[in-house]
Amino acid sequence: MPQQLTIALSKGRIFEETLPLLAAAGIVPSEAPENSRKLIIPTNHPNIRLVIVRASDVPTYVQYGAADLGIAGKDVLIEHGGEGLCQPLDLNIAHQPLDLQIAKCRMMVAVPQGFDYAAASQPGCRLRIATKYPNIAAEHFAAKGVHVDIIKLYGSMELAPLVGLSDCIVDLVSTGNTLKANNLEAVEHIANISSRLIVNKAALKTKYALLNPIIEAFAGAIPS
Ligand code: PRT
Ligand code: MG
Repeated sequence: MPQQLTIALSKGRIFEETLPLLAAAGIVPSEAPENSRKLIIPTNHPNIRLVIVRASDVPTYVQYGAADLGIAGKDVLIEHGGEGLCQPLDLNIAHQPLDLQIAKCRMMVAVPQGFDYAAASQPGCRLRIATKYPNIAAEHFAAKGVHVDIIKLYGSMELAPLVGLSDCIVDLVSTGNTLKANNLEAVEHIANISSRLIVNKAALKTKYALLNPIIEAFAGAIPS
């Protein structure tokens, strides 16, 4: 029985931007998740399939070996932690994980336009932060010596300061259009975000012959 390989992806921007990397590895999905309700998508390769999961669930599927590899944003990986996962290294940059340079954005602090963030974020001050990223937010404000009450949300963070749920948000920004449309402004940069390849630790050993050519093809096809 030949070994099977399962790749976990989220639909939307990650799926779209991963297609060229898959193509470089000779893998072509039989359909696009946007046009299908299928959660398991076969590929042209009889032993390789894709599973479509929520972006924040990709590390969980890979950690438990339900998928052998996956692609997830650095935001999701920082929040999830690294248990059971490994990130292949970039052979061109010593000790750096391979960054796929896809789904790029920035983790930012944003506030309502006109809010005096410089004054409100002095050491010893207290801020209410709404975010989907409680670990990233807590670490950022702890380093600044600012006390925070973190309100965990699952989406539409931009609404929270508009209706008095929080003073600020910690969220991803790409074009800035969502902030602008809601009269918010980015006031602090926390991290640059892009996506990374994650591999199940055990699968990296037991399925090395199947996995390694895919990892190498992805590395060779990273957009500059
Ligand atoms: O959307 P859903 O709730 O299903 O899940 P998700 O948001 O976790 O998934 P998805 O597919 O939206 O995002 C997957 C990954 O793409 C994230 O984990 C990030 O690493 C990356 N990414 C890149 C982004 C963005 N850019 C981005 N702009 N993820 C989210 N956004 C959101 C942001 O949260 C904000 O609401 O887009 C809005 C801002 O966009 P602009 O262009 O208006 O600034
Ligand atoms: Mg989203």
